[in-house]
Amino acid sequence: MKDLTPTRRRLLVRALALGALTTLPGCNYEDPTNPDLADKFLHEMSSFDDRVQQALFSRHTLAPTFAASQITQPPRFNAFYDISQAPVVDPATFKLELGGQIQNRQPWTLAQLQALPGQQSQITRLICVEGWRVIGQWSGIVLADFLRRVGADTSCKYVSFKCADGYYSSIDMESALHPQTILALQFLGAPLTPAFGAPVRLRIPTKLGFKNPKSVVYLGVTNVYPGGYWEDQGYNWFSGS
Ligand SMILES: Nc1nc2c(c(=O)[nH]1)N[C@H]1C(S)=C(S)[C@@H](COP(=O)(O)O)O[C@H]1N2
Ligand SMILES: [Mo]
Repeated sequence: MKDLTPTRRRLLVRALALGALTTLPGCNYEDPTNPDLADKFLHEMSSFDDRVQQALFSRHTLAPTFAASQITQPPRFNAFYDISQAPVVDPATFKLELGGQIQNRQPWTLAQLQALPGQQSQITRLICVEGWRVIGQWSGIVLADFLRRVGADTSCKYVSFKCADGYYSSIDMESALHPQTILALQFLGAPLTPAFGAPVRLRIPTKLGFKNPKSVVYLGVTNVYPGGYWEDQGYNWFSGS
């Protein structure tokens, strides 16, 4: 134990603390006189987890891909509302707004996005924290290409997304530059439908389902932590591999 660096020692202590949270019956984080204690502790553990996940992430490790015969039919919809409430964005007037540390922040029409070269098609798995997974086919623009095209400052920490339904999310720059991270325009070989994120959604197979915002209307590049709809309610922010 004597060669433990202070950092490694801290990691170990925190790992033990996590164990204590789940095993010690006398440990009361639900103390009603101190409602913030559990919150603070979990938030701390969660950001510790983010740093570990981020450190382990490699842009060169690909998410698994599948054969067309493995595609889940019918697909499965999920959002914070019922499928009948999915926002309908008019593709003719749609604009993808850009903001933050981007040189050319001119908004993009759907036609302009569709005309971009180098569209990628992928058959990958979407995993929802609710405990289900589906395999689907998505096609669209490689986000790394798009970010370079608009002159995004890729030394920034975050890429953030806002959606037509008020949903929002954000990812780390390293994951944004991953070769399988795309701005999808198509699902299952046809233009996206409103329920599945028309006219454009983020498809990032290295992260959980909730990090795949649908019906994106704004993309920003920033060093200010943008959070997210579920992330702000306690879901682990990195949520990826
Ligand atoms: N705009 C928007 N995007 C969203 C959500 C949402 O509620 N609104 N839900 C997320 C969650 S929790 C999941 S699992 C996936 C589901 O994507 P799907 O409907 O294409 O299966 O979308 C994500 N993106
Ligand atoms: Mo989800």
